[in-house]
Amino acid sequence: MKMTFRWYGSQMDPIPLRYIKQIPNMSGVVSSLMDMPAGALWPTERIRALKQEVNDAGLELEVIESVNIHEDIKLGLPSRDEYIDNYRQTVARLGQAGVKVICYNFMPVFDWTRTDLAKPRLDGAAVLAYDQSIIDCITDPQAFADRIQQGAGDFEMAGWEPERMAELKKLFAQYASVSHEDLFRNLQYFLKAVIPVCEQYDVKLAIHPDDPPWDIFGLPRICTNAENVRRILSLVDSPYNGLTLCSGSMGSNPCNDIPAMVREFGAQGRIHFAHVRNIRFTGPGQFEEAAHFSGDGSLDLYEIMKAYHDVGFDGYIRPDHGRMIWDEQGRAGYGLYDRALGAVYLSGLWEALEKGSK
Ligand code: DNO
Repeated sequence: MKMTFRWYGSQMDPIPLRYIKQIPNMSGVVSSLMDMPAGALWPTERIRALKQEVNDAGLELEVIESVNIHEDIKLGLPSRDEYIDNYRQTVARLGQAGVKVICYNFMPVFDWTRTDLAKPRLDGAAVLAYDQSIIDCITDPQAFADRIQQGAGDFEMAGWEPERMAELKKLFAQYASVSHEDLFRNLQYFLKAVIPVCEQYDVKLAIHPDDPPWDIFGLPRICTNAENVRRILSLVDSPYNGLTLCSGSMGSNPCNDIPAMVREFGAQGRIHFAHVRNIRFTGPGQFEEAAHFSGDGSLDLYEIMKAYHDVGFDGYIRPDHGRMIWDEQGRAGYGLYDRALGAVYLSGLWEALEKGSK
């Protein structure tokens, strides 16, 4: 496996690349052009400049998270073809720059969603948390989105692009008639157009699970469990149509068995990118995020890493959201300290699995 670290680019991320390079076993960063609106064609010079900057720090840029999908594609509107065309060209350009995996999601309107970005823990750490009963009481999604943005402070929430948040009312009206089946169909239309370009340029697409993996605000969500993942992977049956298996997103539904999913989809060579993190269940439809260490959360990260090891996983992996610890001020979930601890913990588990299997 190749250990990576998510980095938001020098304009938006306070963490210098050299700090990331100093984390043991770090092969590269996972990044994006954060200012590119969904649906835009990424300029070649910008891609080159990003790659150069990362390579100059002694790191690789082989994974992009994310090239976001325009809502018109998810909605299946006639205007989608233009955005899909841009996506195809962006894939080609990224492939030419040496990118191997593109992570994306197909969640309507909201990307990952939390009800609290800084829930204090008794030990003084702050964590991201989710409570479905709070979501169920929200009558004004716009006010909710504003509150979350405010909670993020100076940092824009990844996946909550301002241009999308500005259109919430319109988007909710447009999605009113979109069913889960429509969403599967629209995803298939997108994949049929894009996967041939991925094959040509050797870039793997890796869909991220919906987070949390169930419908929210009455919006349909489809990347939610093993059965639906099977269906998504069969929409276009190519190894280039793959998965970013995020343990914390998929695992926030306790019915989802993450090691079993790693074994099934990993053995098929369809997991291209592993997000490994822990969460702690605090009640039905409720969880808070935890340190990566198994003893801190409800997921057994040893079992997850063992499953990856057993299927011979050789893709990219990254620690995911961390707690805010040691008084760090940073982007919710994306500080340096706890993610660095997570990376080293995952590398340690992997080393033990490697040595134990000899
Ligand atoms: C949140 C992230 C997501 C993820 C996207 C992929 O922390 O895991 O925003 O990057 O859903 O497109």
